[in-house]
Amino acid sequence: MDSRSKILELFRRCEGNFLSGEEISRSLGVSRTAVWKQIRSLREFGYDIEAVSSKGYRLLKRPDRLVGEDIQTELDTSVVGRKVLCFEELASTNVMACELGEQGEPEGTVVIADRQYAGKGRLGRRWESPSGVNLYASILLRPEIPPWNAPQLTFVSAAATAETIAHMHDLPARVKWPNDVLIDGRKVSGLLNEMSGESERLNYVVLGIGVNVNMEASQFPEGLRNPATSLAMEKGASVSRFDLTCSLLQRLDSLYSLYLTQGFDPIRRRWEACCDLVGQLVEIDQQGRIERGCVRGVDADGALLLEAAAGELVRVLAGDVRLLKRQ
Ligand code: BT5
Repeated sequence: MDSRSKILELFRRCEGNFLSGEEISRSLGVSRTAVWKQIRSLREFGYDIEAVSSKGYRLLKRPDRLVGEDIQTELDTSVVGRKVLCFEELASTNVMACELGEQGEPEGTVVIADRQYAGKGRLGRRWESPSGVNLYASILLRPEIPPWNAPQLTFVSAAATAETIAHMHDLPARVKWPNDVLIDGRKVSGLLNEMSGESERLNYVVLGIGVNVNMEASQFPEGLRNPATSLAMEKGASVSRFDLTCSLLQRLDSLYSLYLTQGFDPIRRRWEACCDLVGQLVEIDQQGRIERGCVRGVDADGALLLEAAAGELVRVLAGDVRLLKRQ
């Protein structure tokens, strides 16, 4: 860890209290002048650090930039965020994370971009990814599970995203099967999980998460498939991308541990607690093939269970859900 990260780690541990210059210089094993230079460079970078002669330094506010080392320092996780790589611009964080997966990168690495110029949705669709306002992240994992269980991890990322938004911002974030998070029916987050594996062996999974954080209404193009929103639009005030990113990765890590130790069942329950679809009449568009029915839940593979008009239970593995009417 370099001096900059060590100072940020000390600020994190002292939870908003003052840190004396002497304490910092002792912990880092450097002179008081060297400490002052680091504080100055953090301020130049946008950190608001108060200096009071008798007390020392206190971190008041972080810049809303996503810096890998700063995120890593803030996290207290076991797998997710062991390494956090932040880029100014990428075609797609998923593409980069998959490349790292192919190269043998260990699990837990997170790839974040400030902007994506070819952000990916499902089925070749595009994910709008303007610069500096949102979160675009991909997490590389290598769980020891059979490849056919990999879709279960979509429920891990969906529950982590919806719970984080609800707890941090007190907003009614709800999951929509299989991969959307909505607030009052408007899409605030989309998830795109990709995997690589052979017939019996999973090589890696990439959990792609896009959250509209400070995006403004004017930044959404016309003609999106669903109405869309951002956290800032819902709250009427801007939101810290840094804090959201850290909380989301922290929660993802704990849900991933839960999944590895206790299996899919507790994850399914957490996901269902964030979902309003059960009991609703829906229409599922499977690339043109329409299935209608009443949602009865999600099965052990993550397939949506629909009770069709004739009363039989149909399993749906993929598609776009449209709500027909509230019951
Ligand atoms: C998704 O696809 O919702 C998956 C989106 C995943 C994005 C993340 S960002 C980090 C990682 N890296 C990537 O390259 N991708 C992942 P889908 O359900 O197919 O929805 C796509 C549709 O949502 C588009 O066709 C638009 O109509 C709409 N859309 C596009 N950008 C949007 C945005 N920023 N907010 C809300 N809706 C959007």
